[in-house]
Amino acid sequence: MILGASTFVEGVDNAFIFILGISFFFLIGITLTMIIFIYRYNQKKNPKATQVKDSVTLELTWTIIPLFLVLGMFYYGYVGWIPMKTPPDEGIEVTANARMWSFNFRYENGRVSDKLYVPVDTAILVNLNALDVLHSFYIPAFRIKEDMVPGLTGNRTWFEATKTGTYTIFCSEYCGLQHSYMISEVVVMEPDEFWAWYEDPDAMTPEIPDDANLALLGRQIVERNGCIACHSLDGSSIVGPTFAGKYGETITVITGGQEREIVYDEEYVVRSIYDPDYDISVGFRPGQMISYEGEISEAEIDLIIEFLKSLNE
Ligand code: HEC
Ligand SMILES: [Cu+2]
Repeated sequence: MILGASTFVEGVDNAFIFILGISFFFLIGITLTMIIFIYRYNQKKNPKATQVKDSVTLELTWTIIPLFLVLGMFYYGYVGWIPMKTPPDEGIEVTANARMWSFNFRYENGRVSDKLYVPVDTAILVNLNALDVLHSFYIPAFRIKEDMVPGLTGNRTWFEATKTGTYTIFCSEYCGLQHSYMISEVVVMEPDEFWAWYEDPDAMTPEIPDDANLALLGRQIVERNGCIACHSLDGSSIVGPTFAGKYGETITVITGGQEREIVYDEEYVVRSIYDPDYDISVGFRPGQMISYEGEISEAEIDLIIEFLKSLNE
């Protein structure tokens, strides 16, 4: 049984073990009966077959026993499921945004993070928001999995972690080419540690030391946001155009149906990130990339630009 760390673990595991136990009981029981029958009723030992007909006892037995077994499965499934569907009124609200192929998490104070940070022993109410296609929010250690459907409002799930630590979040709905890269983490912390993280204003606009490697910081933003799933760094085209050797070049784009030449400069990069469908790079499809407005700040875009410049060297 994989490690469990939420209040749902017991309910889900009970149902799982109950069903698994019954399955094993019958697997072994039926196999043994078959083997015994093959031996006892083979042609040498039992040359003439007996017809068994109209045995009320037998029919009642194989109706009533399975009835109670499946009702038992229903019972364990139901009591495990009900708490998942009845979130408490009080809790920390987080919005999980899914896009091809990354997650991010927005807190009520505006804080955005690529990992889900939560305090232990506290109800977390997660609003599930898919920006492009179907995704699914799956935390095996918490035994929760809920589809994220584009356009569906009011779609939420909740959990209460019972152990500090770091657990994997998967997207469990095949959502395109780089679906397998769509992984994140939930970090369960002691409450005071969490609130320090939550309220830390420095962490929202991190100060950049003078001697920092800006291109490297830019690269981290690009990696953290999953841009690399669509934009290569080696000159090849994936879903979108490569980042390599582009900055400062003149490229051809389609703007409002008209082809035009444009310089790949700061203004172009900012617009491409906030309003990706405004200019479409020739040879690529609109609607693939979704705006990062409100998710990537202008200061972060400056760092991304430093990174793009460094790819020309
Ligand atoms: C789901 C795939 C996808 C993801 C993820 C994605 N993009 Fe894009 N991007 C595209 C496509 C397709 C285009 C070309 C069509 C267009 O201009 O909208 C594009 C265009 C661009 C352009 C213009 C490039 C050019 O050569 O014209 C920039 C700059 C850009 N994206 C930056 C980013 C950044 C930064 C991120 C991450 C924060 C990102 N993209 C994430 C698919 C993606
Ligand atoms: Cu996905």
